[in-house]
Amino acid sequence: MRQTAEHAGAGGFATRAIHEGYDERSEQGALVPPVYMTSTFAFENAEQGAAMFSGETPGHFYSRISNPTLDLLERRFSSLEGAGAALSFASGMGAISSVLWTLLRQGDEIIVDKTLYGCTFAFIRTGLAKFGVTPRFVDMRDPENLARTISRNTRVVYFETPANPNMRLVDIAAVSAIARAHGAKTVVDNTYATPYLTRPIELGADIVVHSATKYLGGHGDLVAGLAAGSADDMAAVRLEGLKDMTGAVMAPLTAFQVLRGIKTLELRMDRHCASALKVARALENHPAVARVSYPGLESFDQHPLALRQMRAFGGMIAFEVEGGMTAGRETMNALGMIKRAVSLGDADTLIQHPASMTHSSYTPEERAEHGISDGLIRLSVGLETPEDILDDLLTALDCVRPAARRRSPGNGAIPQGDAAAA
Ligand code: 7XF
Repeated sequence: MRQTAEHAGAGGFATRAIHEGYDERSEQGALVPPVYMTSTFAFENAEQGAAMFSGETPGHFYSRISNPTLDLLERRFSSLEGAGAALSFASGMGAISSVLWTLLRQGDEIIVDKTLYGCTFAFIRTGLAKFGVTPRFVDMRDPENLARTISRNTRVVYFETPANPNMRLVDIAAVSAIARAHGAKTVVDNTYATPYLTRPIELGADIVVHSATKYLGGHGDLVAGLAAGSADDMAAVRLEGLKDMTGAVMAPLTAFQVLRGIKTLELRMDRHCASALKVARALENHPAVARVSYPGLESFDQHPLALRQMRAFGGMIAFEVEGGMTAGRETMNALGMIKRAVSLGDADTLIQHPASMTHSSYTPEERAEHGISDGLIRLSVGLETPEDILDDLLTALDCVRPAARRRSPGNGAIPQGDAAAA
């Protein structure tokens, strides 16, 4: 195998996604790693049990703390993210809350980007605030906004890129450098991009969190979370946030499913990206569509950053139909194959309305301020035949807006300023 910097050690991304961390000779030659469906592990004697509890002797003793199936997933995933270690959780929210509860204490500040997934927003705005942590919301599309707000009380800088649901990007290297200079840790939600498209830790971030429910699982049949970072940070989250505070541990059978999903991550992401670009271009040129936000479009105002920071542009699109929320809902209701459902990153194409669904934890005023317009529709482009996805969408748009109202081409991007909320 050719050894380059990217391919150093155990091979390229897809190779590591399939082989990293597993030696079948330790499992009687089983090609697929067995699932350790056990909650507890027997000690050889009382002394060994005590030594494991004190951390003197390594080993598994209870599956809320560690389990061999989770351990394999964690080793494999840390390699994909280019991190020292990783940790698995029962859900994305389990990962986010376990990480933040470990890093933060009363009196600290957390600075977060203005656009976040609805439950993350609620957890930070209401949940953390309840325990004396002060959240500050800044538009991180301009890193200067962070530089102006960060203080010596700032312990964590947190953002998603691309952000759910409006696709805004954050310059990971620039923001991480500002955070580091002020002694704060940068935590990035890498759910939309996956480590195949963007590796935040290689760009200077400290910790990456994921809803593995999405692209990593990839098939809409599980709920799971993952985090990756330095061995020290992950050990602290394991023993504090995960073990004692949330207890949000992943089930071994779920780890097996995520391991299976990750084996095809590269292949699936290539298809998601190719199909989404086709769909975004078609939407951009459709007379019934007012705006399209997709990092791969030249009209996307952060397209240069997308080119720098992402291998390709992902499977998620945000768009608005002429006629706002009512026309948007009519379009969703006119769809055939495409499912009206929250979640994303599945083989199935999914469509949803953030203002009334995933981001309904924001007040209308907060949505307006945070750039989540009421007419915004979110599309997770799946793995079906791309022409069938397009056919379904274009037929629905034609049903709602039969009269072709031609607009001049190239004016399709959602304004990335707060005007998007208008
Ligand atoms: O706890 P979960 O596995 O559902 O993950 C929470 C989560 C964390 N980060 C991002 C960027 C997410 O998108 C999610 C979950 N989002 C789903 C969605 O936006 O459709 C949840 C459906 S309400």
